[in-house]
Amino acid sequence: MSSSSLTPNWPGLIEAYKDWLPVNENTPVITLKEGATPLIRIKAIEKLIQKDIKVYAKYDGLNPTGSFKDRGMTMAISKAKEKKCEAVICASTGNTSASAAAYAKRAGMRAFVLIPDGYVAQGKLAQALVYGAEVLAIKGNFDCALDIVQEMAEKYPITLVNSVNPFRLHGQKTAAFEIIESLNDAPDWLCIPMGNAGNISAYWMGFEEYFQAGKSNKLPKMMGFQASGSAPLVFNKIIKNPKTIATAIRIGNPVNKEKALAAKKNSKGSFLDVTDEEIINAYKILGKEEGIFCEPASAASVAGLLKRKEEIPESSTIVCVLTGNGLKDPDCAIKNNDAAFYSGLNPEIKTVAKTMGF
Ligand code: AN7
Repeated sequence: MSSSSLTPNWPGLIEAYKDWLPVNENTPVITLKEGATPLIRIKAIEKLIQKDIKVYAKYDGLNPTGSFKDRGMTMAISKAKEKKCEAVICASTGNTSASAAAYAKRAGMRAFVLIPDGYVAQGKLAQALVYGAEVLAIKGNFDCALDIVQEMAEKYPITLVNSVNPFRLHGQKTAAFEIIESLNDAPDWLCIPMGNAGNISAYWMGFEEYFQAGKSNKLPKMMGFQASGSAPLVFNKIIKNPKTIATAIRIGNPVNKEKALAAKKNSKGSFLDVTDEEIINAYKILGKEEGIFCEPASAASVAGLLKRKEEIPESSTIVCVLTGNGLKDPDCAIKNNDAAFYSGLNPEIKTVAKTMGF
């Protein structure tokens, strides 16, 4: 089945792509019908680049818990359930914890999540709580939390569902399949934010698998982007105290570094950093000119494309991955917009009309 057959009967990505995934008839499929997200032309971005190109957003913020993590989590939790596992654990900047909690609880498991205290966007924290996770906020950053959960999973009967879990990447590679099915080929560039660098590695796996199966005529260049204050893969060094407004990608020591570097090399791609200012600029344009509300980390893909505009080949097709929903981070939204907001108005037509300029 392909995403072009997107219907109310979409079965979720494991069922849709089972021939491409490490599942069998004994795998209990834990799904919230993730996947089949829209690919949306973003002409405001094309206009800024002023070349004969097509730019699309893969809006993965429309997954069931609002981020691409659901693609990986349906696989990781289904495989954990297959092994009769009763509890899962993850470190998270927010989205992994929301997704892990939702899928684990749906499977009847306990979900332990370690988060950097004070650095998880409100929407994500709200989700983890509502889905019934057991939340441990630590006085340390994501990298520190990841070290702890890796050791926990070695010592105790609990399954790790961060992207070091190979099933996560298999689930996430299906986004590349969907893009190829929508465009009838791979794009020329795939622009994507990088944190722990699992997603870029997963996309590359998906693009390679479909290319080798003859489902696309080309492979995209993998263009990865990180926030300037949190760019270990761009500057090729561990960042001890990563800083960025894009808390989702506030990661200083990516665990999938080697895979991401291989994807870059083999695709003839490139990595670059974007400043918080550039991220917020792209975030605002997507919102107010395209009607697409993504979270700041996701806007890094579009910010990066704009930063590379001189290098974009004419006639190319580009996909920017919007990894998470803007509703995840309402504080950022309220602080960073150009909206006209008039408060404290008298409840009468005269005042309203005058305020509107009539
Ligand atoms: C919106 O939730 O690492 O490069 O713990 O939430 O695969 O890590 C989130 C990462 C991009 C980066 N965009 O993906 C977590 C976490 C959003 C994200 C990334 C994340 P990777």
